[in-house]
Amino acid sequence: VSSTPVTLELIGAPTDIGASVRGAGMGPDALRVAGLPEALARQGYTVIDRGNLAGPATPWAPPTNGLRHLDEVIAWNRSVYAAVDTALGASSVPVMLGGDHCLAIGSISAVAWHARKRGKKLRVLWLDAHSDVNTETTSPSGNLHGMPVSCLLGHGPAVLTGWSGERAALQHDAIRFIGIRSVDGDEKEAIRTLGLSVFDMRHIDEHGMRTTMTEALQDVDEDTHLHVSFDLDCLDPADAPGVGTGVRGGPTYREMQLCMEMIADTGRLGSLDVVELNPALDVRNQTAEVAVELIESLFGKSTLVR
Ligand code: HAR
Ligand code: MN
Ligand code: MN
Ligand code: MN
Repeated sequence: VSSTPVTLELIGAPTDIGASVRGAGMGPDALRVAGLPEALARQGYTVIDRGNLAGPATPWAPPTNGLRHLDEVIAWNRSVYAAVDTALGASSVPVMLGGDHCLAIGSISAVAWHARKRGKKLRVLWLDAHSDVNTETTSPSGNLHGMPVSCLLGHGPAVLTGWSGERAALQHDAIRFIGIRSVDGDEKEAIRTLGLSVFDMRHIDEHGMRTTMTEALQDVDEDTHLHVSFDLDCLDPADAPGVGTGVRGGPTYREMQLCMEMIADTGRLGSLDVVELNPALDVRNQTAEVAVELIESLFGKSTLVR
């Protein structure tokens, strides 16, 4: 065990390629404007901002065979995979700044490859209003940001699966969903069939965030690589209006803070996605600022006075 400070690598992926609302491509810079690099440096981390990846423009074409912008989604995810792979290879903690949620395909595939190589169990926490488990046959929109979980489970389009070196980057029991409140009919079926563990808003309402997170983090131990995929539309739109597909009735600001603090307490956070921030729909960058505050907590900032 070394005592060198942990290095965080910020990787900007400025694209809305998997969405149908424009603007998520401005997410990485809005997070920088809100002070993310400085906030993390204040927590004692070495922060390397790798800047923004380059990739194809969004054509705003209709879906073909149930998928919108498939070639461009592949290109962006290849770049994300390579950057996350490089960061993990350098023993850094990659922080992928989206961009829309389709980019989690590349990010988590790279994470899964490294976790396996290191002999670690992988646990993914999917913080989202949506379950993102559509496929090209079930999706109502053809938008790939509604399909990353399927791709990672090995059920999406073949060209977007298998990137981790195994058919499925994730086994069905490696992922926990938190804050879910918008699930399409066929996604409900998939959640049941696949046996996915979903802590939806009803669960949080009835049991509270503390119990929910205790359950979601069960069996996370020193052999676990913990990945958080943080879709900012998990938050209530009253706190976070700057998202393309907001859904009323999310966790409160305090509940989200507790969620982040309990993840930090495990000490096992190894990688992070921050996605779906849409500055074009935001109010004075407040969603980016709220995101920065929550990410500070995720990386160990505590309000405890001791
Ligand atoms: N379920 C819808 C679809 O597949 C909307 C989901 C996309 N929105 C997101 N993902 N932000 O979390 O089109
Ligand atoms: Mn999502
Ligand atoms: Mn979402
Ligand atoms: Mn299974």
